[in-house]
Amino acid sequence: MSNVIIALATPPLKGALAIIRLSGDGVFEMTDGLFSKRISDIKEKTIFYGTVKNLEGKPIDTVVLLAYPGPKTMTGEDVVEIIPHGSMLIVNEIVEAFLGKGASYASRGEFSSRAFYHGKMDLIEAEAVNDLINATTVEAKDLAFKSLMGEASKLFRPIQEKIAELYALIEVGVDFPEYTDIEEASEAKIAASTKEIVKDVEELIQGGREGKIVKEGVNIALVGEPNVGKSSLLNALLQEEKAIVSAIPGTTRDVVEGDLNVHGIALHLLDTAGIHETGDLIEEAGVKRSQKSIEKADVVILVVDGREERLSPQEEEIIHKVDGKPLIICYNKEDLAKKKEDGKLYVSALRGNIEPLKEAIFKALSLSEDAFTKPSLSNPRQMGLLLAIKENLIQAGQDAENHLPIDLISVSLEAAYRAAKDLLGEGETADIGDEIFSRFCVGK
Ligand SMILES: Nc1nc2c(ncn2[C@@H]2O[C@H](COP(=O)(O)OP(=O)(O)OP(=O)(O)O)[C@@H](O)[C@H]2O)c(=O)[nH]1
Ligand SMILES: [Mg+2]
Repeated sequence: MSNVIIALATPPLKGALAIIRLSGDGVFEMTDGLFSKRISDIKEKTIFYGTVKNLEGKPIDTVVLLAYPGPKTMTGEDVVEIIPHGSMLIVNEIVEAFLGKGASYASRGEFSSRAFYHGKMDLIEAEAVNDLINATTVEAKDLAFKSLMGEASKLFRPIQEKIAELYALIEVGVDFPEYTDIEEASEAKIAASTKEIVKDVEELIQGGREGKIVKEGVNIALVGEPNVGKSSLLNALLQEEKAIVSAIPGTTRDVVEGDLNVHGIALHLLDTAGIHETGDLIEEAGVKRSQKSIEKADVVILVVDGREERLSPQEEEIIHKVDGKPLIICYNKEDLAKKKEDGKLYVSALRGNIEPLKEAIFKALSLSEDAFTKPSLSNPRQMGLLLAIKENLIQAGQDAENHLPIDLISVSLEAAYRAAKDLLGEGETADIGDEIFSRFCVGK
């Protein structure tokens, strides 16, 4: 039995219309008591037009009311959607009337979590609801939609099946240790199969890394010595005079941020204070922040004055600090450069010649062709489980190669098997759902 929950599904703002959503056992009878028409006799989904009244019988508003009998509904329960005029006064009055009849206010993600618990979607699909709403580019939205339609789950299911098969095989060995020939056969099979499955999992992890970039975008830090034109580049990229630009070195102190879409990837730019030794306390604080920005960045752009023949020790040190992240060395003030060297990236913020930099950023993300079309498992929960599956499979494979006792190999295989079940939300640790859905907003 699930109680009736209620929430506003649209933003709490003034608008032409609003949508209030209800779900749970007895929601139709509850609605009968507050609506001008009787809805509890319906056999299939029905649209009504009528008046919602408060507990004293005073009319609140005329509404369109949609009633969907379970289990073929979003939550798997009986569902009602009320569409009144979009005033928060009206919405509040309607919600209060239902609360007075015994409904309770839905917690974050409770509609989706009911759908999950009623087997309407697996956990990966449920998480896609959140991705869909939070997407900031069309590309990210399209990927989330594919995941919602089950395509990301489909990528993982064959892997889950292979792991389950292997786990079943080894359990036979554990249960019947007297059949040593089974054990030998299993060892060879485990060593070979784990390698194969690890390869599949690694592919998913790589896809997840790329999917995260498409879904969430990347942080890009513009760093370099003072006065090289970092802020000018930020402004040119954003096509907006966002940061103060001046000929005085040390102009930028706080980190200036801005967003840009390049080929469907959301770039979050961070313009920072020029890095150099300084006696000025405020400027020094700025330098510290710019070092923090390097840590936060997915890609670092080292901006250098295009007239420079070789990098300064300061610049060499920045490169050293970036260590391991994609780094682009960008020679600005191309218009002033007397000679240009092959293979270097020249731009001019002043002249607005910055296309090559945009292309270089996109290239630095090293996305594969299908990054925009193939759904992926990319949120921290999914990535964490994929990594756990990989590590445990590698361990099981090594243990098998080293002829360790079968019940020991079974420990790692079981861990991989459980992680695989958890990924789709089919594990025994069902309460993980609550934690996940709490990141949703109310009404989803
Ligand atoms: N000729 C030329 N001048 C440029 C170019 N880009 C920037 N400048 C000039 O260089 C000076 C410094 O530019 P900023 O963008 O403030 O440099 P910055 O790197 O942000 O400097 P700090 O914030 O002090 O670290 C300004 O006078 C800009 O007009 C360019 O491509 N060509
Ligand atoms: Mg600046």
